Amino acid sequence: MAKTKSKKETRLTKEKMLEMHRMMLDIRNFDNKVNRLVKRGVVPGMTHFSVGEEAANVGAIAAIEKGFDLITSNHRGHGQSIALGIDLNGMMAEIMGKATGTCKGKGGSMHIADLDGGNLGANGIVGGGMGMAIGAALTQKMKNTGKIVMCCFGDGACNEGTFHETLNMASIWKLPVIFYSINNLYGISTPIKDVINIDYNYLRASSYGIPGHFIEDGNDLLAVYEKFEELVEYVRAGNGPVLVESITYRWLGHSTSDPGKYRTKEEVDEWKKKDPIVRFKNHLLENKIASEEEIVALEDASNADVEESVKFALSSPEPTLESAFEDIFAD
Ligand SMILES: Cc1ncc(C[n+]2csc(CCOP(=O)(O)OP(=O)(O)O)c2C)c(N)n1
Ligand SMILES: [Mg+2]
Repeated sequence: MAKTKSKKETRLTKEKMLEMHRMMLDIRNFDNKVNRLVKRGVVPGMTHFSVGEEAANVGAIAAIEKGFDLITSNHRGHGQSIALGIDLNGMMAEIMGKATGTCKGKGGSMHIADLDGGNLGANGIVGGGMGMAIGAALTQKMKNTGKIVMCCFGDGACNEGTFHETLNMASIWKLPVIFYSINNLYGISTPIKDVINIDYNYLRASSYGIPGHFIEDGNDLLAVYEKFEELVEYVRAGNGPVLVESITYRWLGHSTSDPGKYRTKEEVDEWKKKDPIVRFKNHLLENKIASEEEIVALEDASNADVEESVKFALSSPEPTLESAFEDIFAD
């Protein structure tokens, strides 16, 4: 089984490492729970899960400044929202289309947003977050806020025209954006290898005159975190954008309507052996960073919070009919 390796572990405090482990647990528990709720028929619309991709999300977002920096997300955005610290009750209610949801029940799973927390929104349009990200980054540059934008998308999104347009524009204007491609090897049922004639999308960075970075093992939480720490520093210093790609794998189907017939059980099982949560837990235990009791306490607290979010969402009211006409125009 692949292990977690880190050259500079000492830079991370125990508190931060436990927080990151907790975030990964929340993503896993939350999405497994939503998957069961979909089968019970209480979740309207399509839902895409981040199970298996926890380290690729948490390691990256842990490196930005929460409550200050900004992110844009895509249809598979639960992991990013949780990693940025969204309220689980509000997110579960949003996914169930309830009035207490983070977007008052009008967005659902593919449009989770949390503006106060810096999450400019998930997006059902593949590549749709890229334009939003460079617009937000231009604002930060013009207002000199010091904030950076992390733009998260998949491997498939790199073949959208907006990828070319936004990377080019961000480069010439030296915008403070990290373009982050979470490569889970597939765009729905299409292997990325079948639709590009290069090995990886990060190699395209040189076409725009920006640095391209690669995280070969996106299931290694510390490897992801350390790479992003370096990139955040580079982008915040005013050097312009970067493109970074990490390799990971989604354990579940593309969405809740996907039986996943295009992947073999052996392939999925092979990736499950690289479970980012088990690996980081072993790292914490083997290096005596945390005790077994501390880990169990995190697992229990995560399970309890997810259960609580389900109770909250199920008992919340539906939005009123009149609310459909609210929040349409900005004040
Ligand atoms: C512009 C656009 N084209 C096609 C779709 C349908 N679609 C939804 S998700 C998806 C695949 C996206 O793959 P990737 O970017 O790798 O993200 P992943 O689902 O693997 O996380 C496609 C083609 C869409 N939502 N928007
Ligand atoms: Mg993909």
